[in-house]
Amino acid sequence: MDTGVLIERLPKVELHVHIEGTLEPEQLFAFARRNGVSVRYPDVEALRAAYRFHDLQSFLDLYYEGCAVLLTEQDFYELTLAYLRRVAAQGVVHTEIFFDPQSHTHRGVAFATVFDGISRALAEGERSLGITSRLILCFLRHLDEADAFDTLRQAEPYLDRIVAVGLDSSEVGHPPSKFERVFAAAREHGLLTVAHAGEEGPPEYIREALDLLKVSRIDHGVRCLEDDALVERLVAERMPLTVCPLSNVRLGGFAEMRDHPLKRLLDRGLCATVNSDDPAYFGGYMTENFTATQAALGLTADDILTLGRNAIEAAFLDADARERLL
Ligand code: ES4
Ligand code: ZN
Repeated sequence: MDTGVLIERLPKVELHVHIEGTLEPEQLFAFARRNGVSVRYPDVEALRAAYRFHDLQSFLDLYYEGCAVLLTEQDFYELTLAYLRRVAAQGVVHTEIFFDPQSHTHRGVAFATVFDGISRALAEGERSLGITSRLILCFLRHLDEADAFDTLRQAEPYLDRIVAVGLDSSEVGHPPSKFERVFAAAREHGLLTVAHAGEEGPPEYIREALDLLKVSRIDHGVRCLEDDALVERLVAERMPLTVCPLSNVRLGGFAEMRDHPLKRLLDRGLCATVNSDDPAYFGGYMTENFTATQAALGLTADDILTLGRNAIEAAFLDADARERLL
């Protein structure tokens, strides 16, 4: 089968998407108007033109600024349902979504407002679109341990609807070790763990995520290729990497898609998956990530099928649900 057709028809599983990163400029202006929040760009075109990033921090600054328009439960509901509709049209059948409660609670939006809006949309998405989902609570690593503990405490009433905790935001200077105790507490609650590691940070942060945070997946992980022993360990442990190709290129990790290591990760036998990260900011959702990597790296039909199977294997689903996707 032609790889374009295969990509289009592949039932897709997304394992790395920040719900706040699905806020499209049009939606950002609509929420701003509705909520009486001012935006420092005159229009959608000007805002989109500002999405030229040189590293992770230059992106995060705009991403957190964008969050300011999200105030009500209805905003979080509409944000999430719009994402689900977009990816349902791309053949996504299951998605595991990060949310950053601290980006909202620090602005005075209650945890419950965020959680109820997202979770109402996930229920609606399953009912009307047939998309299954899981939620992963991410701690902002530029904030301190006490703030993460406070966030975990606020999440306690909702833990039956949260599958895992994760770690995102500015990586360098905020190693996984900073959150060892809060991740231990999350595991005590029965939660799984994941962490962004080896996106901009060194291979050592990937080791810390494995050894100290006991993660079930590494988010990004692309810098593992700088350390052969680490690659061998990740292969031996069949540790999934949730790779986000358009994100890595947009944030300057690799100059062009031709330089992206996705194909090398697969060829080394790693359990790599393709994901969108912050699709409204990085130029595409799941299909665009598959299409761009296929074209630039010459992914074969086998590679694409392997990526699809890896994501099913890496998903936080029980054996029955996994079987249904295979
Ligand atoms: C993120 Cl691309 C990326 N890296 C780290 N943290 C994030 N939060 C949202 N997008
Ligand atoms: Zn991410």
